Amino acid sequence: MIKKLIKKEIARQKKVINLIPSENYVSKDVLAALGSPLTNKYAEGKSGQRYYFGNEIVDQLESEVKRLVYKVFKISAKRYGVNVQPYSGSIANLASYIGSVGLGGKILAMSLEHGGHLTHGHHVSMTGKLFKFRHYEVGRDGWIDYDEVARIAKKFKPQLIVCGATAYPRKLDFKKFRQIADSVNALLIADISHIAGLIAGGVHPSPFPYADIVTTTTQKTLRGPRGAIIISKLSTPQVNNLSDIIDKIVFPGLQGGPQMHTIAAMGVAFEEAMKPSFKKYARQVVANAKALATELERLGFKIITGGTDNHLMLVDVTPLGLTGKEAGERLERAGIIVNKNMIPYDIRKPWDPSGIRLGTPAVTTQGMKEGDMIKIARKIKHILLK
Ligand code: DSN
Repeated sequence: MIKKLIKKEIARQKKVINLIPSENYVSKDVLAALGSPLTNKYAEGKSGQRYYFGNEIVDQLESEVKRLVYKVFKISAKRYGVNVQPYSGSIANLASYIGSVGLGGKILAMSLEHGGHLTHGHHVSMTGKLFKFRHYEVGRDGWIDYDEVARIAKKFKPQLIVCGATAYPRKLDFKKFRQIADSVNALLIADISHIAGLIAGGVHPSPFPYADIVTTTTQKTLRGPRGAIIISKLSTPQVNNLSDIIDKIVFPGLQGGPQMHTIAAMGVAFEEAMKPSFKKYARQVVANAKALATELERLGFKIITGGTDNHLMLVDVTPLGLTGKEAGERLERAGIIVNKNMIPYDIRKPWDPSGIRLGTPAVTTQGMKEGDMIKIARKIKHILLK
């Protein structure tokens, strides 16, 4: 039965037009690593310091994957520590918060409703319960208002500022976030989960050297397996041995044995991300997103901020007399897969919000170009204006 369902899902993935911005299609090599016997190995601890024996190969593997992280993001082991063990972005963020400010610490982040993430302190997430979060929002025009963020920071005096988003279509100004963090002596964490592949491909500014901690999942634009990494400064003026502390929170603080098959698959994805073809891919992801947003806008759709600089866009579907849920369902019936999404200042609720979120990482992996985006935009119009 399970084999049958896997086959059906493979067929579904081939049939649909996947515009979910956080999904992608991994290479055969990444899949092979994920399905390798590395899944059989227990390796609690880190390279050279394990609680189990028989780790001579996985020790080399984990060290090599970490080395690749330094290369992909062009950073030095003299300044940063890398942890490739987090099972997910949620764990990576939680470990980073605990390691930097401790439980109950004061953190400023973008609200989920305005493009942040659940683990950026939303009240239904444990992060919202374990720390004192305050949130900034985007302006009425959908753009981050950095002066407003600075004002809130001055008043709230956070120990940590989170930048990074899941539904923000514009470039992030990491330098400005650094200046704001410095103005209140806070640490800065960049959650680059959505844009990591764009950064690796050179089409979005890097959070280095501005952020003290960088977290990212590896399954999105980076086109790797479902997992996450943490890159942190070895020490900062506020926290001595920051990256060692974070390592101890990941294991044994929050996790047990690392998933070595996932770590191997990450390594394969990082090797792929350093090839010239990946730069081309990243450029095409952005070119496709711009083409899709421009055509949708030309066809009369309301695009938040009027376009995109990255891989995604938010569309307010309420002027069509639809909700995000209705629009997403209609598109799904026609073979286009999106996700419903809150738009800034939404008056509707997350389960049935006013918007849909579209992105181009998966269709670009399939080889689609700007001309295909124009066809998809017209198809979307045809489906939603019926
Ligand atoms: N749920 C992911 C997304 O779709 O953006 C983030 O965790």
